[in-house]
Amino acid sequence: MKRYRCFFVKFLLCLFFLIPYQIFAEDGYRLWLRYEPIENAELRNEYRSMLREINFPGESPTFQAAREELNRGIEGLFNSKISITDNDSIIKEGTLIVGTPSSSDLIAASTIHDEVSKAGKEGFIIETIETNEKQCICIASNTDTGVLYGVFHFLRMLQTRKHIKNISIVRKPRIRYRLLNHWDNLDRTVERGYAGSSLWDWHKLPDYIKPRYKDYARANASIGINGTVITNVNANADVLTPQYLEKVAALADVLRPYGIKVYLTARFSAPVEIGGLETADPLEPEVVSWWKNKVDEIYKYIPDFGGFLVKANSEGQPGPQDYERSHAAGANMLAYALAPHDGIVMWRAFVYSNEVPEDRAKQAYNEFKPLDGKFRDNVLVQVKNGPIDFQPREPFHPLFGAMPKTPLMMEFQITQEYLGFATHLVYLAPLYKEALYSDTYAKGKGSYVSEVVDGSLEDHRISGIAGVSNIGTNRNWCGHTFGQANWYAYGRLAWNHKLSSGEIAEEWLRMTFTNNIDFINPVKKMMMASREITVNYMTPIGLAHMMGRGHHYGPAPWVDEGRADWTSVYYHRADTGGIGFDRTVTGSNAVSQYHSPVAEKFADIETCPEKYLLWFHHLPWDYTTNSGRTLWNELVHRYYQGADSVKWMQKTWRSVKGMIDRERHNKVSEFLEIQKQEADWWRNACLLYFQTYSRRPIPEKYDKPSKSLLHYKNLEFKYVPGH
Ligand code: GCV
Repeated sequence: MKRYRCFFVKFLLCLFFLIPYQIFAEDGYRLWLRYEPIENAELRNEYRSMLREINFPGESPTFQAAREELNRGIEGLFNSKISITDNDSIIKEGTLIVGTPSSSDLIAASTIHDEVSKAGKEGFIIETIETNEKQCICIASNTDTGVLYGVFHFLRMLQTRKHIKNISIVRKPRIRYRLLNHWDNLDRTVERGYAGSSLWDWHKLPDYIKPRYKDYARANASIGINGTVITNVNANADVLTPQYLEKVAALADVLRPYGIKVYLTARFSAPVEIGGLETADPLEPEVVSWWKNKVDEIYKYIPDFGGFLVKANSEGQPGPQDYERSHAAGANMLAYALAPHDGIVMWRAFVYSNEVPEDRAKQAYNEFKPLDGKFRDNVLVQVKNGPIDFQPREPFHPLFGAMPKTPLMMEFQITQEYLGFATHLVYLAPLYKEALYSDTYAKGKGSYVSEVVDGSLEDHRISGIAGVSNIGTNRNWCGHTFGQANWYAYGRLAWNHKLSSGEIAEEWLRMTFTNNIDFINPVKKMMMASREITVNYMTPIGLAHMMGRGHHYGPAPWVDEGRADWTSVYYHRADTGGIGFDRTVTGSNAVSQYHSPVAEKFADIETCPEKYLLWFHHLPWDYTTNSGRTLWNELVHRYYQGADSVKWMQKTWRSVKGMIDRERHNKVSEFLEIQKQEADWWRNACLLYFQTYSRRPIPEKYDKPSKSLLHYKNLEFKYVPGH
């Protein structure tokens, strides 16, 4: 009997410990907004002494959202509530004062009033002030949205355990339009999406509002994203019909308090497809008035609608060239309709055609540069970071710095179409920074892409940046827990491109996992190395575009059939003489699209950075690289180094086991194993294939690929996500 009792007690104890684990299991849903309790008593006391009470008057929906977030954050961080009042007549020492000069008399009367004006429309200040001889912290802005951003920033300081005594911070975004682009279809599939279905549950909208929409808005507002294009650039005109506009309006209502505007993709042929016209020619008056009426109608549903994103005459999409009109004519027609409502057009420069007998890398520049100065002032031309298509590494797009009269938006990909989908851990901030801090020399040394994008180089009125989202219905939003870091990093850089990749990684790790430095240091190191590691096992030394046809999954450097510019051989140009795309004067001369001295630097093999070598040059297999190895041996070295480094990532991740929750640790471990296998696959398939041209051995010191080239060539994948 005693034995049974003992067993029963043990059973109850197990339940006691297990149930909370089950209920509170870390599934990644809370992203970086977890607000876990502060363990360090000293810091806790410091925080509490400055947070005795909160004074936050004002009733706008944005203020309500900010107050709700403050409550949520504080309850989580301190395991207790702090009262929020709107009575500013009795202020205690250690009150957090929040608001704008018009919502808060305390702020209006305080000396920080002048400081606030420096923060602009969306910026904020956080400052320790003396009011009625009491030390208080004040979060202030000129606008309600700025206040919300300030609240999120303050919560981030607490989450990352920053000291809050004597603070004086002014923050404002460098770029005006900071957008996510969802390539989400109305049937809820997501083009190049690897994290489940589309968030937008069109069928149940507008009546059912998923709680997720609000959490999506919170996450975006916490990093300063202020707009979202909710439909695919490969557009469907149906979204412009009343049936869908009603649904879009319901989403816009949820996002609005969080400072996020909704944008749509406009299918250029919509006047024909849903408007019953016979043409979509942008110079036809009936087409112009159709769009004008359509835009007016949209604003009736969504009074703060942001505008349109357009992919035209690219990859089969309709556009003005179908009527022998220019991209400018098409963009301006839409811009004309949007202008009275303060809406914008984001017109994509991602255009190329296999019918044009020109290097694909040159085509967008050739098409758009002559149009500089021909766009209306509410048009931004949206340019991908590189001249091909979101490859693991590309040089910067030559259009940056080539269209001084036109605001150019940067388009990055957050979803990992070419970077291992949602199972490879690849931290993308270093890729974004590499592009943003490339020097165009457009106005001499120091004319960085970032300055073209933020508008400061040419003093543009508007500026923008877009990130193709990696978000879906997966419980953890992005598929891979570390995919969240790329969403986060994109937003932080969109707000301030000067932040370093390392500091963003550290912020994210602290908020997403733990403030334990024994965890942060090695994992941050792993994140920082991950992009270079991936480049090495996929496309080292400037190679590009060698993935599986159509679905883009895995290596397929042998693809040589179908549309030439969608084959791999078009890009790597391997033959028995060597490998690489000659883009110098003896080849396509794409180098000439860059300003001097960038053009000369890329053109000369002595000065071309090795990371871009095979992007710009076709070189013999025995060419001596910087390491002293032959090109073939260097290629082998990079592929093995890349794939072996994934083992190092696995080891690093194993070393932090026990420092975070089991659930997320296990999932990342399992994904790292997939990454390891796929890195080996990339290495083996590419080297075996290139070896048929190089006719050189893989040096003895490396383990030989265990499978044959034929094995890799025969692999077929029918149901790949995102395709
Ligand atoms: C949305 C690449 C992708 C396409 C994508 C296109 C684009 O070609 O593979 O899926 O289409 O880029 O950016 O428009």
